[in-house]
Amino acid sequence: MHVYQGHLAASYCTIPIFCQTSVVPEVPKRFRNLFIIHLIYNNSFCYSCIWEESHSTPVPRCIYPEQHGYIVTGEVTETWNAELEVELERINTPKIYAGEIFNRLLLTVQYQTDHRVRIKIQPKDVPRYEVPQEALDISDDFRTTEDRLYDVSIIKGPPRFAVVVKRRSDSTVVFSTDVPGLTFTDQFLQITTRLPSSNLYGFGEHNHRRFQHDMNWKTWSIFAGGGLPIEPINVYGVQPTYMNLENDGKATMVLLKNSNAMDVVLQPDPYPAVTYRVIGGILDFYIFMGPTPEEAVQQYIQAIGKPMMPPYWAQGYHLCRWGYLNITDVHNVMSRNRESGIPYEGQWVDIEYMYKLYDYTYDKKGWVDLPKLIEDLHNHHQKFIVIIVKKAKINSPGYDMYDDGVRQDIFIKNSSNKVLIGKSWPGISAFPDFTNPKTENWWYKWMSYLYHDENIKFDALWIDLNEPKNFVNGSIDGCIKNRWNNPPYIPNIVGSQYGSLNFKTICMDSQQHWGRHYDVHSLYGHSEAIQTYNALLKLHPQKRPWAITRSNFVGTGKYASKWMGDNQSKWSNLHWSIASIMEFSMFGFSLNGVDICGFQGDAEYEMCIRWHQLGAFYPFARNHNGRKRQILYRHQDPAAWDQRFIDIVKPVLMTRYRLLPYLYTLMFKAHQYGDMVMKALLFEFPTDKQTWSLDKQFLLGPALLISPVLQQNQTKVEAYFPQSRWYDYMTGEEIVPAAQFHNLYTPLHKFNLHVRGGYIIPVQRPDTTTYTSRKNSMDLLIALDEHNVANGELFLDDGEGLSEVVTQSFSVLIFQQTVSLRLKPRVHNYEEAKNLKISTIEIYGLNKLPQKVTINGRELDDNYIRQSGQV
Ligand code: MIG
Repeated sequence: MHVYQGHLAASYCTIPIFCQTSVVPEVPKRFRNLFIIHLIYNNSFCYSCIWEESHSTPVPRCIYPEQHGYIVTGEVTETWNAELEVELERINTPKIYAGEIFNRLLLTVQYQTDHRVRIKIQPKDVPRYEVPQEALDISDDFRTTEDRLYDVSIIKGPPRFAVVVKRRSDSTVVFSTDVPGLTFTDQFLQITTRLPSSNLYGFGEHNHRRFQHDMNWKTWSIFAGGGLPIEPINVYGVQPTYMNLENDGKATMVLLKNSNAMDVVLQPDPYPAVTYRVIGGILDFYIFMGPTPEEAVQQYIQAIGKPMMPPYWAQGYHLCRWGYLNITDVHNVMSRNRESGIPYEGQWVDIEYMYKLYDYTYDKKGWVDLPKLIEDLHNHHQKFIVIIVKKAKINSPGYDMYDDGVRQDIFIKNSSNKVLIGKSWPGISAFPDFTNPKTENWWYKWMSYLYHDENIKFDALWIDLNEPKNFVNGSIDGCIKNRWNNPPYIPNIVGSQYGSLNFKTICMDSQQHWGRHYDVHSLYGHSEAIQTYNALLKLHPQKRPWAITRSNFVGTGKYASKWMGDNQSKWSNLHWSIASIMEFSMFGFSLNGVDICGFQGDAEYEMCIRWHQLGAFYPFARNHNGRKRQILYRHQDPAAWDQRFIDIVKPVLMTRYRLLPYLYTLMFKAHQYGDMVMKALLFEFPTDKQTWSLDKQFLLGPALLISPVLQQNQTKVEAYFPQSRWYDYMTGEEIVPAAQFHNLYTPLHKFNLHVRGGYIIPVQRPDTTTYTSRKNSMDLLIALDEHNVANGELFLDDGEGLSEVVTQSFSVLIFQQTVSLRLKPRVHNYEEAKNLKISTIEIYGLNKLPQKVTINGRELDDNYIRQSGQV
């Protein structure tokens, strides 16, 4: 028997429904992808909807009855912890999905801050799993004032209850559940919320292939998975958050704080809406009021945890691959790229360095001189990073990590209370439970073993496969059939066709400290990131910890950086990378990137050049390559190609290094205020509709615009320049007029970088490492706005110390350019900052040469002044 999941429009109560029918209607094309066939194991939950004939489509539409949902019983009251609290009672809802159906719910509305409101719907008097506070702590001093940005009202029903949030300033309904269909059962929760507009962004982790969502009945499933981020499937992380942009440029950000598997369905009409179908937990919404998109995101990031502050060197350019077979391979890559003179910060190694693929070991055969190689890197002011794959091989004499973990009782257990055994690189292995506080010490102990005992002096860690991915389904013994492993409703996730959630991960009924794996599955990577951060801090109490992670949850950016996993060496992936990095900026990650030149497949010459011209502006710039069993994809580090390749790629990497003081200042602002580093144009120009769908260009901070080539043989880029003054970074030439598209001639050796008027960009003469670059003097690039004014700032610190950031002993220099340039230190207790030397000041946008220039009252002679084009 099949269940047809339809989302057919009806006049007022359009809502996704589940219908059991033996007749499959002929579905118009527009609805075709809505009919996802689910194999069902229990047909008792099926519910027949109302079929309505419609004149516009040949198929009957299927709708929920108006009174499907709950009504308010009793009074709306104020309690000690909520402005509004009320009980709801189920009316007339058919039994959808097995499991307990909750007849009575409790709705609480907390006015948490002037810009943040929380709406929580949970069963009355029945304890339920909720995302633990150790995972995500959205609490601060709750306080609202008269300037509160929202009002909340409750519609009691009948026909049904709804909660409605309005923006006070213009009465826009920004969030409303006034749609039939609310369902709350043990393993199936459903709610539809109406959106103020159809401009929707976010939700993850998927490869959406675009930044602005296609609202046309798309379903995105959310659950941490280890599939490939190529198809529109659920991949590594879980970010149940969207931003909605209203037609006047105002925005809200909405988080559903829930870690269970879910489907999110987007619908365009009769009104834009989102339907969530979740298989556990509660309905716990946080709404961030903006009103600008930038503010909405900032409020969100401040609530979930601001991104960690990376060490300065993390912003360098990195080389990596899966498929360095031995140490000689790495040596070759190192020497050829050093010789080429490209900026080259970090050398990463993948699993091959490990002894039999065991974590926290290294292979003393093929890699015997690894400690020496690391020393060599360090002597050249370069860094070394290793991969770790969160598993402990069982039964391997001489390698105690597993036995030690058993002794300390830190592994995930199966439903019979035995250590769950799955399969990963080293073979059969156990999964540490990073939600258990005890695990942190064990993790630290082995990390420290690699660092001290094995003398592998890594500078950062790369944590992989933490969805958690398992090479077998469930465990080596499979999983028991039960309602956790085989829930009645399975979102449309990878592997759902097998009727279970265990596909390539561990059994859902296994046990973790924070709860049943069913509930906490998608927190695995998040919990590993937290404990890795803490363990690194223990290893180097004076240094900023840095790790990159594949899996993630809401707030992981506070502990780790994010790379987007296994992309392809294909042109399409250049474009896709922009949207996914911009999304992760919204999710609170500052240092994001994708594998430059692609992971799967052989890279191609022109594509790899273009990818460097794009990737040089990713916050995290790493060239990483893959292999497929014994097939090694061709080397793709810059020096692996030819001299011409190097000559083209070197200037753009040098440009990155020149801009690092600006980029680092952005990282600091992300860390301090929750700003975004790489972002979509709409955040700076929210009322310009043209920007709303742009995802082939992006900004770094407010002031740099990147318009990359994304296609083969392309030498012209159609780039949009929103209303502002814009200057070509290379020549200082102004782009006129603004607020329109320009065709930028971009032959292979060129890339498009523009500076926005009104900003001062601190830059530094580049060298091949951040260490040596930072010895050079600084320059200022001043781009004037229409009033001939510019502002800028520069954050300076020692680049790696922890206390620098935490105790705020750093420097922020504010530049202001009107007629005179003033350098104004704001916080100025980083000693080195006093020695800051600025050697050149370039001004873009002056229409006349200044008649004289004075520095601290002393006049400079003409030799110091030059017009662009002059040498
Ligand atoms: O199953 O360690 O995404 O970056 O090179 C593949 C090997 C495991 C997946 C990571 C990729 C890494 C690879 N890993």
